[in-house]
Amino acid sequence: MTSSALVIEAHSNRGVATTDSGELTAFHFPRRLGRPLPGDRIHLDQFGTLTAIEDRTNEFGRGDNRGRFKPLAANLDRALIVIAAEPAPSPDLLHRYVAAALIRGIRPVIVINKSDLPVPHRPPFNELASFSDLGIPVIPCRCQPKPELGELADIVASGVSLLAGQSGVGKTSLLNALVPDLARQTGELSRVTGKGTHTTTSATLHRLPTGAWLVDTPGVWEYGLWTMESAELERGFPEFAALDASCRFRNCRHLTEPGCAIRSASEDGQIPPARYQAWVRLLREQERLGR
Ligand SMILES: Nc1nc2c(ncn2[C@@H]2O[C@H](COP(=O)(O)OP(=O)(O)OP(=O)(O)O)[C@@H](O)[C@H]2O)c(=O)[nH]1
Ligand SMILES: [Mg+2]
Ligand SMILES: [Zn+2]
Repeated sequence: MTSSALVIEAHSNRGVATTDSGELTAFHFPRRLGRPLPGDRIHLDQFGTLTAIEDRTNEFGRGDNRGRFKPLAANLDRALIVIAAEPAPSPDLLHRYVAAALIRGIRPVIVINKSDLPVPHRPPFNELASFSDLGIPVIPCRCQPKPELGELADIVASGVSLLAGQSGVGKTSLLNALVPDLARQTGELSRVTGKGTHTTTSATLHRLPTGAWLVDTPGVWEYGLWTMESAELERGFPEFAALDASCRFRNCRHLTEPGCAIRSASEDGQIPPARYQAWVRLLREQERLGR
C-alpha cells in the first residue's frame, strides 16, 4: 500500500511532504531513488519511506562552483526573479536568471521589489523593456512600509511559483506578504521535523490561501549558470530564434563569425545591444566554466 504526497522540503536523507488530505508527514528516502525536491510528487509506503518520485515536468536550479547543475525545486509553473535597487544586482544577474528559467522550460516573471527606493539609472533597471518585449512580465512591488504587490498576487494565485534572487532582495518578505499564515505553517513544519527553529537554508514549499504553492529559496550572492552547449544557452535568448537561420554558418555562435545575422541585428538595433552583449559575456563565461 503506497500513498502519494507532495514534497515540501527535503534534506540529506529525510524530508516533509503533504498528503492528499493535506496532512504533513515526515519521510525518509534511500539515496538510490535520487533526491526528492520541493514540488515533487512522490509515493510513500506505510512506514513513511519513499518508494518512487514521479517524472518531473521541469527543474529549476543553479550551477555549483564546478559548473554542475544543482536542482533546487521541481514541477514549477513560473520563476519569480526578484531584484531590488538594494542590494544592487551585478550586470548579468538578470540575464542569467531569465536564461536559466527559459532553458529549463519555466516561465520567468521579473519582480522589482522595494519600489519605495528610487530606481537606479543603470543596468538592468534601464534595460527592462528588452525583457517585456519578450513577453516576460515585469512587476514592481514593495513590502514596506506596507505591502503593495501589484499584479503579483494574481500571478501566483495558481500553480507552483518559485522565488529566486540575491540574498536581501526581499524574497522572504514577499512570502510573508503573500502567505498570511506563514508563522503557523513554519510552526507545523518544525513540529513534524522535530527541529526547534526553521531557517531558510533550503528551498521550502508554502501554501497560499488560494491553494497555490510558493517556493522560497535561500539567497545567493552571485547566481551562476552550469556548463552547457551554446545551443542550450541560446534558448535563454529567444529573440535570436527568428534570425538564427540567417547566419552564414549553421553552428554560428554569434561572436566574430562572418555573416552573423544576430550580430548585425544588434548593430542596427533590431536586437537590443545590451542583450547581445550579455550573450557574448555568458558565452565567454561558459568557456571558463568548461575548463
Ligand atoms: N525598503 C524596503 N526594504 C525591504 C522591502 N522588502 C524587504 N525589505 C528589507 O530587505 C531586507 C531583506 O529581506 P528578506 O525578505 O529577508 O530578503 P531575502 O531575499 O529573503 O534574503 P535571503 O533569505 O538572505 O535570501 C530586510 O531588511 C527587509 O526588511 C521593501 O519593499 N522596501
Ligand atoms: Mg529569505
Ligand atoms: Zn550568428
